[in-house]
Amino acid sequence: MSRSDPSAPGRIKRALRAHRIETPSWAYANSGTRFKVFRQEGVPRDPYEKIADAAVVHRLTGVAPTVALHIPWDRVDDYADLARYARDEGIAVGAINANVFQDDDYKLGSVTNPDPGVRRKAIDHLLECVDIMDRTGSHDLKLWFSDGTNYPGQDDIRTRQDRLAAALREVHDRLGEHQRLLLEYKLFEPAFYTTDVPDWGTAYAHCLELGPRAQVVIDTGHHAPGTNIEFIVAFLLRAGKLGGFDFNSRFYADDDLMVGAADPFQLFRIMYEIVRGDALRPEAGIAFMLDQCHNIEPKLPAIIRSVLNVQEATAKALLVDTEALTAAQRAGDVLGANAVLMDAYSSDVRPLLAELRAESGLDPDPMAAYARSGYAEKIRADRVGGQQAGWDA
Ligand code: RM4
Ligand code: MN
Repeated sequence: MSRSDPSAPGRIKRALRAHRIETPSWAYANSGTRFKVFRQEGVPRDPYEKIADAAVVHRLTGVAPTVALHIPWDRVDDYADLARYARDEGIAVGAINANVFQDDDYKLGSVTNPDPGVRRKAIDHLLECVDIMDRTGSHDLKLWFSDGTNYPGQDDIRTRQDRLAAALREVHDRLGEHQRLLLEYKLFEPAFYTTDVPDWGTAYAHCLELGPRAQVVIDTGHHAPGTNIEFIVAFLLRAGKLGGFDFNSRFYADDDLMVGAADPFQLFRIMYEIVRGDALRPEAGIAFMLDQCHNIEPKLPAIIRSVLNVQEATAKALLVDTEALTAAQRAGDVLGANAVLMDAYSSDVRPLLAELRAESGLDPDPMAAYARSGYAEKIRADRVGGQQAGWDA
C-alpha cells in the first residue's frame, strides 16, 4: 500500500486486529539448559494452570487466543474437559506437539529407529496425538524429531529416510479433513552427525510426497548461522507449503530466547515476506507460534514481550510502501528499493499499536498492565506445593 494513501492506517489496524499469535504451554513452565533448571515461584503445576496463564496473555494482548500443548507434558485424563476449561478462559487449544525424544527407547531414534518395535511405539504416540486433536478441536499436529546419528556408519542414512516416510504416511492418513501435519526441521542436536530432518528441503520433500495436509514449520532457531530465513518463507509460501512458525531468537544455536530479542530486523524481514505473500490473514492458515524457554526471566512478562515483538515487526512490515517498492524494483533502483524497506523498519509503530489496543478496549501497554494486575503475586501465593511443571513433567 502507499503511505500517502489516507486509508493506510485503517488497513494496517484491520490486518493487525486479525493477526493471531499462539503461545506454547511449555514456556509457562520451568525450563533450563542441560546444566541447570532454575525454578521460579508461581509456575504452573498442571496443564490447567498453564492454560490459565496463557489466557492472561491473551486478555492483555488481544492477539494470543490459542495455546499449544506438548504431549506427554500436558497429558490429562479428560482432554475434552481441558479444552472446555480453555474455552471458559477465553482461549482455545492450538497445535498438539508430539514428544518422541524423551524416552529411553528413543536413544537410537524414534520413527527412524532400527528396531521396528520402537518405531511402532513412536508412531502409536503420534497417532495418540491425533486422537487428542480430535478431542480438543486442535487442527495442527506439530512433529519435531530428534532422530539422527552421532557417528558415520552408525546407521544407514537412506533406510532411515524410508522409515521416516513410512511413519509420516501412516500418521498423515489418520488425519481428519480439517487437520494438518506440520513438519519441523532442525540442523542438529541432539544428534551431531546426521539428523533425519535437518533442513527445510528435507521437510518440504516429505511434505510434498505426503500431500496437501502436510506442511513445513520454520523454527527460527533451527538453522545454520547466516541462513536467510525470509528466503525460505518466500519459497515455501509460493509453493503453498508453509504451515507456520516456531518463533524464538538465537545468538548461537537453538537458544529459544524471546523472539525479536536477538535480531528484530530479521523478524521484520520474515514478516515482510508474510505480508508480501498475503499470508497474515487467519484464512491463509499460517500458524504464528512461539517456541521459547524462559530460563532466567519471569515467564509471563517474557511471553507478553514476545507477542508484542511479533506484533511490532508485523506492523512495520505492513507499513512498507509496496507501490514505491515495486516501482523502485522495476526501475532497478537498488538504493531506492532498499530505502523503502528501511523506512518502514525504522518507523516507530508503538504509538499505532497503543492506539489499536485502546480502540479494542485493552490497556495500551500490556507489560505495565500485567505488572499492575497483581497476577504475578497471586500465582506466587496460590501455587505453593505440588509438583511444578517442567521439562520432565
Ligand atoms: C524442539 C523443537 C520443538 C519443541 C521442543 C520443545 O527443539 O523446537 O518444536 O517442541 O524443542
Ligand atoms: Mn520448535
